[in-house]
Amino acid sequence: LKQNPKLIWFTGLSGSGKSTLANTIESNLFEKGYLTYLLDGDNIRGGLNKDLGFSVQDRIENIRRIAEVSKLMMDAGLIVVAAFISPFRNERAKIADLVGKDNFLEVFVDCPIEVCEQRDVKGLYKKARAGIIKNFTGIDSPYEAPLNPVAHVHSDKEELEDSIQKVLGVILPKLNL
Ligand code: GGZ
Repeated sequence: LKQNPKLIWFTGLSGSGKSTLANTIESNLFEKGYLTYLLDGDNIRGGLNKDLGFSVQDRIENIRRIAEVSKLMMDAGLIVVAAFISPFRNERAKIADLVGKDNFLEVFVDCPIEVCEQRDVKGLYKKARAGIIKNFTGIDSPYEAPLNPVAHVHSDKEELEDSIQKVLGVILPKLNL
């Protein structure tokens, strides 16, 4: 195995495009011959973390477990790609402490909430505005943007392909042993 285990961590609002970007990056790395695994809401919140909701405490626990799972996968030699809102700066700092600062590659998928809300792919913003969903990130629950991400993409202004190239440009040089 010629790869350096890393955790590529995508953070951003619901609807910012982080899942799309994370999926594409993961496939791209796999095609290049890296052993990768994608963690996202689909395979985490439906299983391991199905007992957790969206209160502050549950989000903290959600991210803590994901970080521990990521660490195990890294011990197994994988490059882990994770896409979670992960709204709290302090919790993201704890992930970096757990897996090692140099192994934690934080990517900020930046998109104004107005744009996320306008897209509203799953109709969740509408429900949050109507008060049907409580504690929705950006509406009545905070999002703390990264201060020093390794990559910062603007998904509202950039083409997806340009964002992909930006992220790969930063990350690829860090993957080879
Ligand atoms: C934020 C919520 C909420 C609330 C359900 N707040 O766009 P999606 O649907 O597919 O992604 C969102 C996902 C967020 O889960 P995470 O595990 O990434 O969140 S965190 O890191 O904060 O623990 C959204 C859906 O779950 N969703 N209710 N109240 N997003």
